[in-house]
Amino acid sequence: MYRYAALDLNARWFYCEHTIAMSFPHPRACRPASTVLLVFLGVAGALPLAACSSGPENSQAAATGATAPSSRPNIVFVLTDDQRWDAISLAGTATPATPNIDRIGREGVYFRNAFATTALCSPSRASILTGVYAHTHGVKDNFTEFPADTPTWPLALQRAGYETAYIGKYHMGEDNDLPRPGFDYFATHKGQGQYFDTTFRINGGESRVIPGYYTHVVTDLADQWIRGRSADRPWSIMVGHKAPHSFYLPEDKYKDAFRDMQIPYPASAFMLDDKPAWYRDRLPTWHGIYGPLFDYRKQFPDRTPAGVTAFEEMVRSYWRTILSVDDSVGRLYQTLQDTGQLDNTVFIFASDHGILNGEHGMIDKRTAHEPSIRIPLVVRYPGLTQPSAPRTVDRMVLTTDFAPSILDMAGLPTEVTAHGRSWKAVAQGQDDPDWRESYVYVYNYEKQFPYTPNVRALRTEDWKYVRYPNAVTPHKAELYHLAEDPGELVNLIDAPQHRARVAAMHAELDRQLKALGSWPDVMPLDEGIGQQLPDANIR
Ligand SMILES: [Ca+2]
Repeated sequence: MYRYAALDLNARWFYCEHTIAMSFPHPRACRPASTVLLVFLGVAGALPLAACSSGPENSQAAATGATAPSSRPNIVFVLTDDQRWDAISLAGTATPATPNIDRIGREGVYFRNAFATTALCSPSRASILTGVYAHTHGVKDNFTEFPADTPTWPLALQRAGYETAYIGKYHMGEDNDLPRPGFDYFATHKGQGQYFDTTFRINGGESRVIPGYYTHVVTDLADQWIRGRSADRPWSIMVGHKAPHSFYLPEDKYKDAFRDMQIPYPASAFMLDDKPAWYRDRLPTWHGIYGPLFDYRKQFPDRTPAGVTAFEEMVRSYWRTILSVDDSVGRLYQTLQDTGQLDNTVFIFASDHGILNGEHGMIDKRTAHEPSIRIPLVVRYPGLTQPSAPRTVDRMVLTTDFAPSILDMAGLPTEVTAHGRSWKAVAQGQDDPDWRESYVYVYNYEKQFPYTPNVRALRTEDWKYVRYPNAVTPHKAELYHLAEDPGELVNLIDAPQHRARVAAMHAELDRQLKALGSWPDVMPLDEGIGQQLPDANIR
């Protein structure tokens, strides 16, 4: 029996019981009965509720953590920005070559099917920190500050005795570079930062330009911080890279990489006849292949075949910035080796979501297409698998799984960390027959970037159903058989033989939204695809 306390939206305590382990409890399992979604405090809540655990052993384990503090692993979480799942060579792609990122997976666990619950920077980062969807943590767009009192896994680690640091792009709250709760050391900047000579602010002190290339500046800071830690206290660090976010500016060392590689528009860019009309409306915009391409094209829209040269240079530069990230991962690996901490550290490499590089005529992310929602994810930790016996996991894992998984590996309570689930056992090779076989993807229309409708999608292991609700002009839905059509080329939504499947997936999407507490499903009004450029200071 799993017993614990939780808070509802009005900060009232509830007492819950489950007969099976659940990462997100059903309100009916809680007393007094609540009809509202329960919002959990993660371990911040779990620590006081340890007293509610079932037996003396459980109480003690929860109160102190199941693992003795001295044996808890350190955490290194390297988070890139907009890196596609296939922009690591471990995915089987030749470009860009990322031997250092690959090594993390080749000595650990490679999650081949990892996904973002929302493919947008700030909401996804908040989900990575909290383990909950955007409607629960509240950061629904790129312009919302992360609520300071929200439980996160770094905060839980800090309360359990970890030293904690955040270095680099935080990007929740556009103009805020002050320290956030949960971190003993906090080095960040306002907004997106610059590839060269970003103005950083460390621990809320004086703002100052740190000269150099962003990727290496944050690596230097991380290296210094890790080398300054003592071996008798566990620590955790997140390194938030700017790369490979637009506008792509490579360092001098890589400015000519891929120069001779030809990169045509993907074939899918010209297969739009069975797609919703908004695909075609998006083509000449800020997020379409005939638009400015993050300033790589000066004259636009450009539908000429020769216009592909600007597209090629954009993609090459995207990859170039990833080469520097790979060097950074190699350096941090070396830092851990030098300090004797490599095998006592959980080394996680992931991205907040992916990006479209011309597929379906699109650039940017936000949509439910595979290049947008899938993320690279590798984890090295001998507590999961020995470096000599690497493992590939095919189960679907989500950005909301990081919080419970990290707490689980740290030996801290996880059963109240909301929507996500710990993949620790799965990563250890224990397949879980009850593991998810589908998940809900969510994106909300932004009037500042009116090039993507509201998106609600159900992604199963073999199929994807996408609908675009609350639109002034309704959009056609989509159905793809991913097992046979991984490129999402043939929209089966109108095929008579799939009517029952569409109805079932539509109903399952509703069911999962309700289970996530997102019902009624509140979202902005989609006023259609705009043709204007976004405001210059938010691009
Ligand atoms: Ca991002």
